[in-house]
Amino acid sequence: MIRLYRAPFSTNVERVALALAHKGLEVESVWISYEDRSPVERVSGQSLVPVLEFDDGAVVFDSMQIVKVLEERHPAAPLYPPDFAGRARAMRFIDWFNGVWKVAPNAIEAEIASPQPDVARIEVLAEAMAGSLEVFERMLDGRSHLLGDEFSAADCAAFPFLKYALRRDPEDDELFHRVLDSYQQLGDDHPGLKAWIERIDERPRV
Ligand SMILES: N[C@@H](CCC(=O)N[C@@H](CS)C(=O)NCC(=O)O)C(=O)O
Repeated sequence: MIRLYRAPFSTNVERVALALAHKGLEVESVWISYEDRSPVERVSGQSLVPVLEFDDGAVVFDSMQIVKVLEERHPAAPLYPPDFAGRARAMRFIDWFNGVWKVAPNAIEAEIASPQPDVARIEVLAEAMAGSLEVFERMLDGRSHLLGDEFSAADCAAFPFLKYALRRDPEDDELFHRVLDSYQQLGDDHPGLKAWIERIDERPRV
């Protein structure tokens, strides 16, 4: 059986948990705590979750790399559009999300954790995060999912981070997640994004 190495409240693990459930795959979960990453290090040679170990022993780490390999090995219930241009659009969105969108919340977290947070810089970064909410709202204008009307890898990539705009589990008090909560405030002008968060939240996870 496929084995998923995971930690509680991990955003990157939730990406993979959504993808696995969409494909109807059963998994055995190996829960780790960040204080002891030895099971993850032993199996993958690095310390971050998620890690997926396939039944044939193949081991993949990095959440969206895992989703890509899952699509190759289990193409049923696709997570990428069937056409070349659609797949390119999905990959471009995921690269933008990981490489551009994430910069602001990561930098705010680093500022807050530093001995002397730069308040002016946090304000600029906060504006970038608020601006991104408009981008998602526009992407969802007239569609139920980020790339169109089908659930896709783009939804898997973004949901675990954007869901904090609507709610945060009171037990989930990681600093990064508190940043995602505090700096993503939904207003009346985000009806599409709010409905999308509710829609994806209803989906199963492994
Ligand atoms: N690029 C990696 C990032 C993985 C990552 O940062 N995982 C976090 C959990 S969401 C982790 O293991 N954090 C432990 C730590 O940084 O101490 C991915 O997408 O999977």
